[in-house]
Amino acid sequence: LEQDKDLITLISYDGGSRIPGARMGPTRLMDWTISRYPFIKNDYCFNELVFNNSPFDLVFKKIYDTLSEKVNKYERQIVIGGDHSISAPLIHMFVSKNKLVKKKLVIFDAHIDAFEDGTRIIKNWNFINYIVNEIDELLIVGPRDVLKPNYLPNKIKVISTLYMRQFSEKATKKIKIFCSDKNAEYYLSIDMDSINPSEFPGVSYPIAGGISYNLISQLIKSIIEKTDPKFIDLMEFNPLIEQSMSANALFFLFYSIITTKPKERREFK
Ligand SMILES: [Mn+2]
Repeated sequence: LEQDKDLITLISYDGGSRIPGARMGPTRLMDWTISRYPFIKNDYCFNELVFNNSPFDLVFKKIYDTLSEKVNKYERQIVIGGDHSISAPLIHMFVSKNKLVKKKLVIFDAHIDAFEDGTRIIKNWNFINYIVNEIDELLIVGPRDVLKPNYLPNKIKVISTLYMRQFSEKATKKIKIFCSDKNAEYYLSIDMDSINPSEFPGVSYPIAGGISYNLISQLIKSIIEKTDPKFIDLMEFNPLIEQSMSANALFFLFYSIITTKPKERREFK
């Protein structure tokens, strides 16, 4: 009877980041959430994975093995990280469990995590390189880093906030087009640093500017309503940097995601 429920997985891992602290994000979010919504653990299914300095190939395998067997047992899977390297096994799972249709990825991020350094170790700043060949199209919303990645294939589309005057209209329009593909399955990944650091300071690599909390929650709501993503992740909340304002903002975003139902439910193919 869990089939119509969401599975929420908390993944405590920040070995993919140069700055520690994101591993504490899930616990901090849950403390805050339970104080505002005490019965959440009755209404949703929870799952927890904790990694202490494990090598990433073990982290990758454990995440993949644990969550891929649950794919058809739950309506959706929502993952709270942890650093963004965790998205690599999740996207790999999304791809390998999806054999029939097009695979599209929407990432909200202040950075384009596609830096090539030849080390072959998945980090939060290069995970896109490891999954880009597996997916059909990728849209990154919100980057504003002056450091441009040294590898950016054509299938990656970018809506930067650097031209903020038209950003809201441009992003809304481009997301709408990207998300209206009836033959595609969608994966939605949210790096919390995509939000303006004045509203979400608790991230390891804040960059000035960015998407307002109101706009991002509006955009995410409409993406979920349109595409019914079976996998959503919320990454990079770092309570060691800031833990009150950010936990509160993340709680509202998380709550809005779990309570937003798509306009029409689709079966994961
Ligand atoms: Mn980022």
